[in-house]
Amino acid sequence: MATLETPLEAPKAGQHPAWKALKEHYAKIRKLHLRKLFSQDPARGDRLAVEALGIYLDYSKNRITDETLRLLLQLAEESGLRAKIDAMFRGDKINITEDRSVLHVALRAPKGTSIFVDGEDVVPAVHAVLDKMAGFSERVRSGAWKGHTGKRVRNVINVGIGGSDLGPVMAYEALRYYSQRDLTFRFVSNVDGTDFAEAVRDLDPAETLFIISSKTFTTLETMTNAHTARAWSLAGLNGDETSVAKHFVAVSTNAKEVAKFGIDTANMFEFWDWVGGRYSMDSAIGLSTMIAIGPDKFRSLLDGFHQMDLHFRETPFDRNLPVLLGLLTVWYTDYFGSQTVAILPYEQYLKRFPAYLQQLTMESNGKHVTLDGTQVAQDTSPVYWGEPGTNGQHSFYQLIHQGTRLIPCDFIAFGKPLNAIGRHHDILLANVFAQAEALAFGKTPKQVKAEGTPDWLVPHRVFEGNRPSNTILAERLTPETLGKLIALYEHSVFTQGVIWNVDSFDQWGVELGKVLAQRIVPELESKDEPKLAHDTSTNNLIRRYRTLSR
Ligand code: G6Q
Repeated sequence: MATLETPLEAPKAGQHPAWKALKEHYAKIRKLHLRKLFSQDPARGDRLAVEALGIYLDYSKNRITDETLRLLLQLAEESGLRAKIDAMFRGDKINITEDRSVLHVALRAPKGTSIFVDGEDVVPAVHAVLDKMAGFSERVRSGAWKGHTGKRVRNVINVGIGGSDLGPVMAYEALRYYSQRDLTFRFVSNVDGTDFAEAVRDLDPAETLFIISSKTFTTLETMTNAHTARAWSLAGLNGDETSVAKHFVAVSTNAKEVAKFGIDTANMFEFWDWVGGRYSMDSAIGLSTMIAIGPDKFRSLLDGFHQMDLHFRETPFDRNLPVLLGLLTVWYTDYFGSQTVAILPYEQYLKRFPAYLQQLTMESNGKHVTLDGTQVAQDTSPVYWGEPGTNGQHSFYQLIHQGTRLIPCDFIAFGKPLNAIGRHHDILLANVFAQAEALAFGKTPKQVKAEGTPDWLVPHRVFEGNRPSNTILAERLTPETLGKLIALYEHSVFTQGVIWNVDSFDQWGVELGKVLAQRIVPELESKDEPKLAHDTSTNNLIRRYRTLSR
């Protein structure tokens, strides 16, 4: 196995010749308007678009020239992107701060292929778990899996948080059209008791199956909810402990803790420490997804992921969808100083997609030091956010069109609707195209005046335009397309992380708050007034809570 560069030898972001060249280039073109770029080059919309795997990416409405692209691609090369992609696919321990391989790509590797971690081919184990999930899913879907009282399972509740929740919720919502409709799916993540209470209030424990999803099986929120679920289930089933085997299954890497909780490890679906939480929805963490849509459609989802993996690995960078998307994000973040990216799906089923991408992007690349531990020389991950269109148009789009910030947008749309009703889809798609057009080209004072607008009102009605966007268009939202879309963003995140030279696969930033919360819990619960040694603000808040809660 080729060795990965040691951190100290790794290239330093900000020091490549392309960074400097891009800086000079930016100074020259930063005012260039998309109106001019299109009028000087009418074929721009044909040229700056790529189609691969049925996904059409129109990136012509970006504030770039051919020279920008050339330099960004040079930056990718100088950053060693090619070697880093190979290192990931080879199973090298590129998550250096946790000394782990990063192999979500192995979760969708077809049977018969091989990927090695510490000398062991992991692909057979991946397929063994997929087969076990398929058997279990079929039993739940057909009604063969009976609850403790002999009733069939009607409700499936995934209990997990972060990477063990956001993917399952997003995928369930995204693929709901394909789901088995006589099953109810709910997702409990928050340690706020309301989340659990509302999820079960109309359910019968005799018909309810809990999937406790936790890689570590020690996460405070998930374990708190899991114990509450166990108590709720037992209370409805005469307290008979043997019922747990019928109403609880686990998805975890930690068999010991699963057994300690009382779940038979025969009912445990395994995954591995080389799968990061936010990259795990296509592992056993996707069990609720598989129960919802069935094993065959789950396999199509994996196939979509895998096709995008191959595309990322094999396609020259100038036609490589994730590479282009990632480089454009670097361009706006580090040169234009953009702080955010808006994800705007014109597909109601993708309503949780922006929330899912928030974790994928920001937990991965929200880093302030490079692989060698030194301060990064430029901004890293922007803030990702968004809502489905057309709803957002009637709320926050105002700021994108006429505010003072530059917010690059990713529009996502599909040619065919899943629910074809009258003219809805034409109207929906007309809106997405119109928004991208309006953002890019705006409306000049001359145009506004020509409409008879009084002079004093003209400035208010002017749209500067020159607001960049990508439009991602595919035929229809299917499991396979969803897999491609998710992998597109996974690899875009990877590309950005390589350019910034950060560890995109750790998340130390979530640790401190967790540790402090564990310290504060007993201070809130203790009967006697605790001796507090925090700062005065925290001390006061704790005291006030103790008074309010009693
Ligand atoms: C994701 C993070 C984090 C994790 C949750 C849940 O990359 O690591 O969101 O998924 O903290 O962890 P467990 O699955 O171990 O409960």
